[in-house]
Amino acid sequence: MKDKAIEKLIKSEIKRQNETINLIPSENFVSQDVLGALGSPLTNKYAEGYPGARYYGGNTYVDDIETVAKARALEVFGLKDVGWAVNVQPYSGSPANLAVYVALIPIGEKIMGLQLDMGGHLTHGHKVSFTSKAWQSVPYVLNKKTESLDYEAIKKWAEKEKPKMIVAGYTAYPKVIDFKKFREIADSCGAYLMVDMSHFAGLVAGGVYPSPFKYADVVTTTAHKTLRGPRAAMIFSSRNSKVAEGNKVEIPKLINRAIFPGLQGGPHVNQIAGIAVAMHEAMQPSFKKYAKQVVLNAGILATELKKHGFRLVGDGTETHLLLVDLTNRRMGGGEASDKLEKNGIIVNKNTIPYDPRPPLDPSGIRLGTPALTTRGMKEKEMKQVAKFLKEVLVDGSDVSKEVKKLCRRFPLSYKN
Ligand code: DSN
Repeated sequence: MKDKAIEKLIKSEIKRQNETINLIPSENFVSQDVLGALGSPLTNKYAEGYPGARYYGGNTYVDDIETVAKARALEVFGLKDVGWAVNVQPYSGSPANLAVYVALIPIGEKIMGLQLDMGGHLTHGHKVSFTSKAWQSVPYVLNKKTESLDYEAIKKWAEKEKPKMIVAGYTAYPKVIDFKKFREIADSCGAYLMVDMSHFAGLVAGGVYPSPFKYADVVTTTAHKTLRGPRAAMIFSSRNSKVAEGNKVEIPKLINRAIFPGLQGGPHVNQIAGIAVAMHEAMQPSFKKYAKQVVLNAGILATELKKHGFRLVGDGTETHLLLVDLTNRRMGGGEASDKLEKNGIIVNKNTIPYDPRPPLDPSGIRLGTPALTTRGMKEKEMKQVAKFLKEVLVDGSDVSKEVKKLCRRFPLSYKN
């Protein structure tokens, strides 16, 4: 690279990624092939429109790339020829979710997602998000005692508020979601059911998390979390939605229009190629093994942390992530995150359900195993990682040398 300043910073970042333990559940390490697609001259191309109907010339190969990406995305989730369409153009998760509301929900109508501080997402209707300015947000909450979804209570709330859209799928919820129950809730008030599977899409693809497609009208996902693709997103829409039939609309058509020309301009073709590559990878038997190991690793990490006296929200995990409540350690999530980072362990501070502390200094930290599992770490290493957390947060020890040693045993394929 001729730009030495940026080259140096990129090299430093590669070194950081190589030498730290990444426990952020929404991050992962892409393959060299995905990187190759992202860093290819596809980034030069404008391709407004869809395959076969573009506003620019020169899209022969881009059309093929987008068509392959879509076919593979449907195949990965078992949706070939069963009445689902997919749009692979969303720039990322937030624009994808916004596009779904734009497509299906008249401005000013109600949307109902999980409250952000309980594990929801900004775009599920948080008050600072545009989604709650254009639509009326009537969020549901978790049960205070079980720290879990209370389907009966959500149903009652939905029947009272009568939202047009119910959103399931979260950023900090360690348990499996019952999509059948959500379908019943949505049907009880005639709402669309949107599942945002961004966090657990890779687990669905790997067969270790229930598929939402039997029950949802629309499914959104980012490509870069457990799915281990490029930063990008997809929207899957059902052609057999009863809600759409009642509203006399076709979801795929409305979604396509909402993405382009409604909200976006030219799609990022390099990202779409990255999706195609990642979907190919997700179809391999090795990806099934990976997804299984992600969940196994999270389970071991949870068990070990509990042995070390940490309290976990919901008492454990059934997925790739866990939420540690640090109240009994007399420490906030921010302080814990800083202490861990000094030792080369990267986590993010996070609110816990009914958090008495403010969002900028919440009570918890959120941990996940997708990135470490990609490095090849297994049960033994999870025990070691849990021990590191205890040594730093409980004993106040410095484990930075041991952290580097562990990372060196599981190197990334990126060269700095
Ligand atoms: N920022 C993502 C996460 O960390 O879960 C959600 O968009």
